[in-house]
This record gives sequence, C-alpha cells and structure tokens, in this order.
Amino acid sequence: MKKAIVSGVTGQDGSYLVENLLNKGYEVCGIVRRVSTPNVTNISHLLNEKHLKLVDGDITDLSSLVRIFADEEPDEIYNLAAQSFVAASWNQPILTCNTTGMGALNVFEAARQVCPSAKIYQASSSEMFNGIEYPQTESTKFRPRSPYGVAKLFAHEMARIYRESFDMFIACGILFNHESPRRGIEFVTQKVVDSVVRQMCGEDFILELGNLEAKRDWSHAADMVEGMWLMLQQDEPDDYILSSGETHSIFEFINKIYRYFEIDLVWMTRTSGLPYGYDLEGKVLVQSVDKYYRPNEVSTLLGDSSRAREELHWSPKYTFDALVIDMIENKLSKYKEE
Ligand code: NDP
Ligand code: GDR
Repeated sequence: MKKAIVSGVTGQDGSYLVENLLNKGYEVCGIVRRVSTPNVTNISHLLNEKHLKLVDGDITDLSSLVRIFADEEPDEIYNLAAQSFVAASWNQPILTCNTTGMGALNVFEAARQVCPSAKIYQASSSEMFNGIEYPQTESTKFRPRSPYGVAKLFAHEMARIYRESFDMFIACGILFNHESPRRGIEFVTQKVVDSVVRQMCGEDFILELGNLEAKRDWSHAADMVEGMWLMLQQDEPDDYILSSGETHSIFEFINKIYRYFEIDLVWMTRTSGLPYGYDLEGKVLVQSVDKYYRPNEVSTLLGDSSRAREELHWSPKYTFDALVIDMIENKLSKYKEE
C-alpha cells in the first residue's frame, strides 16, 4: 500500500485529492494546522475512512514537518497548503510569503533531511504569469503581479533548485483556476453562485464585485487532482500546466449564472466608469465597486495544457458548463437543506 502525505487537506483541492488517493488504494496522512475552531467541512464525509489519518502540523514550522515525515515515511508528498487568496496577499504580504513561499521550502527541506526519495508535488500557479502574453505554456516567462504570485514563484524556483541540486523528485503543477462546490466563498465563482442563488430564493441585496473584465481559464478541481497524481507517477519530475484551454471573463461567468435562472442581465456603466447589471424589470442585481478592485491584476489567463494531455494522458472530464451546473445545483440543494 502506497502512503501519501497531503498538506492543505481541509482546502478545496486537498479534499478532492484525498478522495482520489483513497479510491486508488493509498494510505493518506493529512496535515491539519491548529485552529481554535476546527474547519473540516470539506473532508467531513471522509473522517471515518480507515486509511485516512489526520496529524497536527503547520508548513511554516519545519520541525512539525520533520516529525511528520519521519513518523510516516511517505512515498508521495503533495504540498497544497498555502494562503491561496490573491486579494488578501496585498494586505498580508509577509504572511503570504511565509506560508505560500517559505512553507513550500520547509516541505522540500524537511523531505531532504528525512525522506529524500519521496516524490513531491508542489502546487504552482498561473498567477506566476503576467497575463499579457497568452496562451500561456510551460515556457512562457513569469512576471507575477501580486505578492501571492511572487511567493508561488519563489516556491516554484526552489522546487527546481532542490530537483537539480539534490536529485529530488519534485514536480510542479502550474494550475490555472479551478473551482467546485467546495470552493471557498471569497473566490469569485463561489461568491457569484452563492449570491445569485440567495437572490433567487428571495434575499434582497445587490451583489458587489470588483473587476469584471479579467479573464480566467476555469476547470473543475476533481479533474485537477488526477493530474497532480499523474505527475508523480512519471519516471522523471517535471513541470506541467493543467488548464481547460478556454477563457471566460467575469462578465460572462455572471451572465451564465443568471441565465441558468432565466434572467438576461442588461449592463450599463455609471458615471464613475463602474458597470452594473439589472434585470428586465429594472432591478439592479449586481454592481462593480471600488473596494473589490485589486492594486494589480493578471488580466487574461488561457493555459495551453497540451503537454500534460500528451505526456501524462491527462484528460479532464468536466466542461465549463458542467462545472457551472455542479456548483449551482450543489448550492441550491444546500440552500434548501438549510
Ligand atoms: P484552499 O485555500 O482551499 O486551501 C488551502 C489549504 O492550506 C487549507 O487546507 C488551509 O488550511 C491550508 N493552510 C493554510 N496555511 C497553512 C499552514 N500554515 N500550514 C498548514 N496548512 C495551511 O486552496 P485550494 O485547495 O484552492 O488550492 C490548493 C493549492 O493549490 C494552494 O497552494 C493554492 O495556492 C494552489 N492553487 C490553487 C488554484 C485554484 O484555482 N484553486 C490554482 C493554482 C494553484 P485551513 O483550512 O486551516 O485554512
Ligand atoms: P484568482 O481567483 O485571483 O484568479 O486566484 P479569484 O476567484 O479570487 O479571482 C478571479 C478574478 O475575479 C476577479 N474579481 C473578483 N474576485 C473575487 N475573489 N471577488 C470579487 O468580488 C471579484 N470581482 C472580480 C478578480 O479580480 C480576478 O481577476 C485563484 C486562486 O485559487 C489562487 O490560489 C490560484 O493560484 C489562482 O486562482 C490560479
């Protein structure tokens, strides 16, 4: 039985990855950081699994990683833990770099000391690109636009250094945006889906967002975790882009969610230059407000994942429409339960 350690196990990707690995017959050890009110919602359905064990640890604490790696002797390590919310990285740049950047280095260093032959997956990001040149490939130059992007690039380059210097197996997945019903509420897709469902169920408020012109390449998280696993099944470590190969603006995403409920939004621009959308009865449902704009932005993401598709035989199952429907239907059923 293979053993995998997963950091970030309580997050969106961690929860799908644990399911995926358990289904493949792995023994999984999930690293959970100490918080005063435990947050295991995403993995609550897995807590009684015989082959899943949760251990206390924090990727900013090298000693905790050394202890866990020594105790568990893993075959594979998936480093998914991070401060992953780009917008927050301007307000908390040091925490973001400590967690998302140095945290990854702690993982590599702990593995070098204790289990250097374990295969490691590092969660790199399309936020490392500048968003001007696209489609992005593995050889597109990096030029991040946020503290988060810089922290991810630090981790990405450190992975290369450890790979080249110590002959360690560290593969980096340069993943483009991926979503699911388990996506955190602050991220734009979940925020829009949650708000529109609440409006449709009778709550009276205007959905407030930031820049609606940015374009993102969205996939389903369940497809992405299979790609992570495939990267660690190769003989040699390498970096791979995982993406859908389609790009959609935030405007398009919003229109699509309202369209599901048979509402065609009409868009106008205020004198301030900020857009707002209303329904055919003239009721304003959504508007852009300054407070959700970021100091800087990756404008267009469109990933070319042909290398992963050819070399790893990675083939995502969810289309963009299927992802949207999964998120809406899940939200509707949760809302009805509540
Ligand atoms: P989430 O924000 O949903 O999950 C992040 C996880 O990291 C949570 O389990 C969180 O724990 C944990 N964590 C945060 N800080 C620490 C710490 N100091 N020690 C241990 N654990 C910690 O992210 P996703 O699942 O969406 O993403 C997974 C990874 O992939 C992240 O590294 C992200 O940056 C990266 N990524 C994500 C993409 C996406 O579109 N989703 C695209 C590209 C990269 P807690 O629950 O306690 O907060
Ligand atoms: P992103 O995801 O920053 O791409 O990072 P997010 O969903 O936060 O933003 C996507 C785009 O939507 C615009 N936007 C808003 N975003 C949020 N969150 N809230 C709003 O109100 C809003 N209005 C407009 C943003 O400006 C942006 O252009 C995600 C994370 O999962 C990272 O961890 C990961 O590395 C990258 O994807 C790839």
